[in-house]
Amino acid sequence: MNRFNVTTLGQFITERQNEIPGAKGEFSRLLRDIGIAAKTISREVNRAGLAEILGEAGSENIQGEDQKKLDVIGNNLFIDCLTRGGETCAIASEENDDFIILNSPVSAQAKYVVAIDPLDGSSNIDVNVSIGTIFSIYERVSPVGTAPIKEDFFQPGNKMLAAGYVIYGTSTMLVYSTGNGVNGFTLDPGIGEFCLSHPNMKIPALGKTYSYNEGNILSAPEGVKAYINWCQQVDKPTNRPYSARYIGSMVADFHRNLLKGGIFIYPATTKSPNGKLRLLYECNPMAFIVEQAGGIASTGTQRVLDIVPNDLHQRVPVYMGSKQMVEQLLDLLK
Ligand code: AHM
Ligand code: MG
Repeated sequence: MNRFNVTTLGQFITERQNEIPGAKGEFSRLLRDIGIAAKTISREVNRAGLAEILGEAGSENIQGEDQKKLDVIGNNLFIDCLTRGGETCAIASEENDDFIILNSPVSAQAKYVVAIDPLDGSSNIDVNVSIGTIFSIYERVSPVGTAPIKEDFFQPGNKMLAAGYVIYGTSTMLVYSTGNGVNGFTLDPGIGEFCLSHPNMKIPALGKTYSYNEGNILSAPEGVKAYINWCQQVDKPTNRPYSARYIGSMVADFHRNLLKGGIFIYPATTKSPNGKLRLLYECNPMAFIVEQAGGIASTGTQRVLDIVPNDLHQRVPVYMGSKQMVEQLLDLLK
């Protein structure tokens, strides 16, 4: 990247304004609001150890998971930013039982709904390991000006207008797609702007990394066991054994695989018979991005983006990443 000739996220969004059919300035403004929320969360994450905001919030989300203070802070920041922005009428979040109707004078006239996981990889917050934010945007199906309804969120992922994630890692990056490829922006803390650093990202068709919690292998489907076993065999021509890389933050595992090639695997387990990861705000946005980058995202039996959701917190098994790797695993799952 030429350090003196950067394209900021705001400039990029304006340049690409015409990519969404029918979208006027509102959609660009919404993307910019998400960028602002991401920068604010990044600031909080970076000073978490100093600001006494590590640790448990003392509450649980609807899925019975302990909420961390940063989960709650991230969620509130997002809701505040999108409320002030005025382009979103409702938000579905991992941290709220039901969807939230945004309460600003202009929100009722807004035509977009947003699904978010404000801080994914919560278990890594307190140990200074990368975490992320995941977001996706849909146009509401209910008429503008009326109260948003659940069906606004129960649209299959293939109706998504945009999706992205933010990774709070060695640097903070925002990666997003509006359905015309994937672009990545790195936060320059000096100027406080996301700058285009990874234009037109493509996932290699084949990688050497699998991301899977092997602690669950005994309860994995036979096809997953066979695939992991295949990855571990020594075979020079195919570069095996592959490496296992599992951080426990999907955003970080996904990001590595997107850049280097690899597969992310989270099947059904004994504890989570439908898989652990949530369709609306975890699997669908990542599936949208991986497809836009040339990869595949499947539940093992169907394309993730074709599922019609029936619950805000619905869980699905997920296999996603490099095309050839996912195809091979899907063959073994048959
Ligand atoms: P979270 O949203 O509560 O943080 O849970 C989602 C996370 C993913 O980021 C990650 O891939 C997965 O849970 C790890 O789960 P496990 O520890 O069961 O492997
Ligand atoms: Mg999550």
